[in-house]
Amino acid sequence: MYTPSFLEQLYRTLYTIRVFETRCIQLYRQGLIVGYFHPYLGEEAIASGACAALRDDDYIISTHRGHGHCIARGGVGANDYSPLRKMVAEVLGREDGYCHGRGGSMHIADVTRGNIGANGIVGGGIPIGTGAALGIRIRGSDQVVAVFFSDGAANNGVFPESLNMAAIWDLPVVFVLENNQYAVASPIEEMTRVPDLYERGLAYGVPSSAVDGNDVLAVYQKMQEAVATCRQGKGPVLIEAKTYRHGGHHVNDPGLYMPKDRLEHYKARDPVGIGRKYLLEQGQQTEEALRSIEQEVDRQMEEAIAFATDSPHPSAEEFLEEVQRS
Ligand SMILES: Cc1ncc(C[n+]2csc(CCOP(=O)(O)OP(=O)(O)O)c2C)c(N)n1
Ligand SMILES: [Mg+2]
Repeated sequence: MYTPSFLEQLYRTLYTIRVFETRCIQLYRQGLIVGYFHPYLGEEAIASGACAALRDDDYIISTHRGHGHCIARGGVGANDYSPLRKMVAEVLGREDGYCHGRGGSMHIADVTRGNIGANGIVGGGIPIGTGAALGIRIRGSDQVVAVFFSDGAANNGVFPESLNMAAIWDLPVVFVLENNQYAVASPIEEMTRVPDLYERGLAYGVPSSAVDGNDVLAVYQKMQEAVATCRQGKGPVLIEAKTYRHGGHHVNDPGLYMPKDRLEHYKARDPVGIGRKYLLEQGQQTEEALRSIEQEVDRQMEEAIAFATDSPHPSAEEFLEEVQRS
């Protein structure tokens, strides 16, 4: 059984990611966010459940669709305005962002929380995370690395290479494959003959299994087991979290190629709705208590937007200096 406060924290994380993505899409349309923006809508349970199973001194590696991981790892809490402020400021390219606006949407890092960084190179985080796990092994500590990536990245050669290296050296890395069934507009069934991607790990002797990526508690439990395996020196582990995007690849992609019935099927299994139900039923919270959490997160988000829009843009002179420092 889970405590009400644990379930509340999970729900707060799910809901914060949902609100962040929804509001940022609007900010994008207002011209406040430039470049690409890849929403994590529909995948919130993976980052929320997986990061909840990590210790403060563990590491994560994120992706181009990485806001959810950064928020889940950065920690959200009642009356804690700092993480959302830094997130919004970063995607708006402002000085007060996590990376002083130099990272933007796709390159957010927060080393104070072991977030080694998001990556615009598809699959780019996989060998970096494996290297971090090698560092842990060399230092002899029992930390763990969670590497997030999606199905498209799994078809990049760095995945099998890293998986095999991690396997022969028993590295403490959990490969969290977020199978949202698309790489841009390419559906998974056209990209592989083996739709259960976790089976690839079995070929390398790696404990591998699938989980419902829309169910935050299922992800949390699976991740807890994987992390325990890694801490015992029996890593790596591969988890395939099956999910579906709630829209196109990025903000400007209407996703017209996504079959409507399939999208509806997954929207009916909304990860935020599932987390909400857990808090109501297992956490025995009232509808009113939930609404008050939601209203508080809504307020935090609006405050973060006001904070970020007040934050200065980096000046042209200082722009490269900060890149060299970081
Ligand atoms: C090495 C590389 N190839 C191609 C691209 C262009 N690109 C950006 S996102 C993307 C699809 C990635 O699909 P997936 O790994 O499934 O991630 P998802 O977008 O589903 O989260 C591609 C091909 C890139 N950024 N990097
Ligand atoms: Mg994908």
